[in-house]
Amino acid sequence: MTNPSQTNKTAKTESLESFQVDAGEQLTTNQGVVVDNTDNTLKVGNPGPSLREDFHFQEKLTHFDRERIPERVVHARGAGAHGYFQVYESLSEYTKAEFLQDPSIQTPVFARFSTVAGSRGSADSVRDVRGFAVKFYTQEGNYDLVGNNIPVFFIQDAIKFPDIVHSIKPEPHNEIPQASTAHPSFWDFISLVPESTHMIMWLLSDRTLPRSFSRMQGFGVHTYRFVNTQGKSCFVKFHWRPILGVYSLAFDEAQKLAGKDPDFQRRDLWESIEQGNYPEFELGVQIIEEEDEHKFDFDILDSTKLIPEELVSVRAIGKMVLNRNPDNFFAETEQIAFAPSNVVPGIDFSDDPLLQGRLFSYHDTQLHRLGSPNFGNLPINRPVCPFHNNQQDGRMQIEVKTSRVNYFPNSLGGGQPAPSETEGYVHYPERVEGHKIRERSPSFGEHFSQATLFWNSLSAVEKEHLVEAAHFELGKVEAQEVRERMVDRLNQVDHKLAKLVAMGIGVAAPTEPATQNHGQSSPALSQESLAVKTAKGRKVAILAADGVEAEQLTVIKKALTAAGVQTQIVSKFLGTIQSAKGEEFKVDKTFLTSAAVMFDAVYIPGGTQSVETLKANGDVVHFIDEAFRHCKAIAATGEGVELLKESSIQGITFSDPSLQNDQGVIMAKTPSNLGKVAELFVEAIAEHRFWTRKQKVPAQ
Ligand code: HDE
Repeated sequence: MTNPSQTNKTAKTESLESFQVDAGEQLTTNQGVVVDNTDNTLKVGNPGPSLREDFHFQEKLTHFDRERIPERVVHARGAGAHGYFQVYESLSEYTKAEFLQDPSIQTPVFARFSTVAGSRGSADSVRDVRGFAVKFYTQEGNYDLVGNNIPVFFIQDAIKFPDIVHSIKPEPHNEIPQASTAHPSFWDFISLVPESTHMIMWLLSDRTLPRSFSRMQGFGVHTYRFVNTQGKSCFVKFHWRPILGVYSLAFDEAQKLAGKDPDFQRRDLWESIEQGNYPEFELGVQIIEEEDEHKFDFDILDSTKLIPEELVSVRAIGKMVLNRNPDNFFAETEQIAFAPSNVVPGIDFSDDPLLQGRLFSYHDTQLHRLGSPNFGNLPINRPVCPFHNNQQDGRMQIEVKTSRVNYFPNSLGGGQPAPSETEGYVHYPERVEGHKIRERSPSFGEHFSQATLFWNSLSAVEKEHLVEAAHFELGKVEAQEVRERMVDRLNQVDHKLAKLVAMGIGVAAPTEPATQNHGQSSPALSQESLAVKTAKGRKVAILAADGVEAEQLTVIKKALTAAGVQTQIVSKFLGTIQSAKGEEFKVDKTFLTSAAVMFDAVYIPGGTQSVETLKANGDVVHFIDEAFRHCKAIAATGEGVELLKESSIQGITFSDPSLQNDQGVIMAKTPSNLGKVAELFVEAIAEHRFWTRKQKVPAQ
């Protein structure tokens, strides 16, 4: 059987053709018997009764009745893609992992991105941590790097995982709310667990609202080990950095998207790949020599801590390119079974107690979810290198093993398969000694310093968003004592932060804490430091109707396409619109089938009739208001400028004596220089959002 990651398909353009089966294929039963009718059950006369002997009906229904497997207990909602990973240069100094040696080798990968809390059918854009799991199909076996888009975790010890997850999931009595942390039980738990402080600062930040999977970082979170051929080990932390930069949605935008397009992020991943705009991520490592383990003022085995990049820089070691969509969601994205315990020689574990617990839990959960110890034989989970073992039977054994030998040692099979005397995975022979104790290491005892570091590192806008997020999340907690405990907690992070949060949630301002803010920051933690100014992969709505000025529309559209921007014409009805001179343009979306939240920017070309029609449509004005409110780039040319005046855009001058980008709004009433408009618009789109727009339209 071939592993899907091995098939060398190029990304295909979605067309009906790609979904068609071979000509002449006939519908059969599972036994291969051709079916003559699949629309009516076998009956005695009309209308019935139906007959027990209808084997086709029974087979069709019994299979259907069993088509669901348990969803992942966390990270149930996700989307994935195939691709490859290529190292930049040999890392032999640190690790013997073969896939990290040769820059000419492309290692196939499958990446799955997910939210944590929601069910499999929940919305993509909710405020939540994103999973970032990658399976590398290496020639030495499968290696799984199962990380998140946030570098730290809620808890320090795996035994607390069921508690944090129970608190985050919908409450057990009424199963409310879906895919949201904004509820009493989550904040009750958090307010009683100080080690969660650093993580909840990230959770409340814009990191939990990624614009797309291709614009978020990934982190291995734990400290792992590299081991080289000499048996020398060092500690390593893994980082994924998106080539398109790190960007987030506005919270209001994310919430509206959850209704308008719950598949927003999986659609973006799918469409980007279909359009050849492949998501790319650089893999980076922070290397810590073994002798430096204790030189930090925190324990590097504590997963609630990160190693600031100012202390240990991140070295880019290779690139992952996602260039092929799955052929079948269930067979690949749903059935892929990640496990941090899947490692290859040269990569090893540390004693992080959170990691150690994961080394048990993932395999266990796959046994339950996929229902058989043979899940490793599913095409998406099979290694691409040869593999031999003495395992036999079990549910859904799809291998037909032909040898009589299924034990070791044996002589009847020539002594094989036999453990290797020369290679093979050897666990790093770390020397350990101690007493059996059920305790937390005192070196894990400090919980606030890095939370403060994160807060200090944010820009003013990022801080404003974090405080608003806290008002929302804690505002949904009826229990006054929980809100008070959270304000006390935030007071230990930063006094001003606690006062700002308290103000919005009906809690008295706290008194000055005993310990003051240490004043240190790590610029690399601000999302703004990870911006990459490119318009590539962005989506722009062009609002138009009959009578549109063809030249304006065409010139701007062409310039956007050249910059890698995807454009869609939005009008009242599907079909085509005609320009003033009779040219036809295909309408891609209507004001019913789309919304401003589905786009990064809006353009309104001129044309008296077109603009008059749009002006008379309240949905159009709402479209523009919303784009402005969500701080997006907006451009208008000719009469299009008149339409902007109808909206509640404020603080912008509606004239163009000198054409300029005013807080992301570009207007050319007399569009003599469309090239310049396009240039300014592309620049504005590359800015992503104009968070600092002082004048916002009234809340809608
Ligand atoms: Fe997971 N986690 N986790 N987790 N996790 C699962 O495995 C678990 C943790 C992460 O796309 C489960 O197959 C424990 C940290 C991702 O399929 C389960 C602990 C990090 C995914 C499980 C953690 C993660 C999972 C549920 C505490 C970031 C989705 C279904 C010790 C480094 C992978 C499954 C995919 C999934 C257990 C903590 C990331 C139950 C016990 C820390 C990205 O096994």
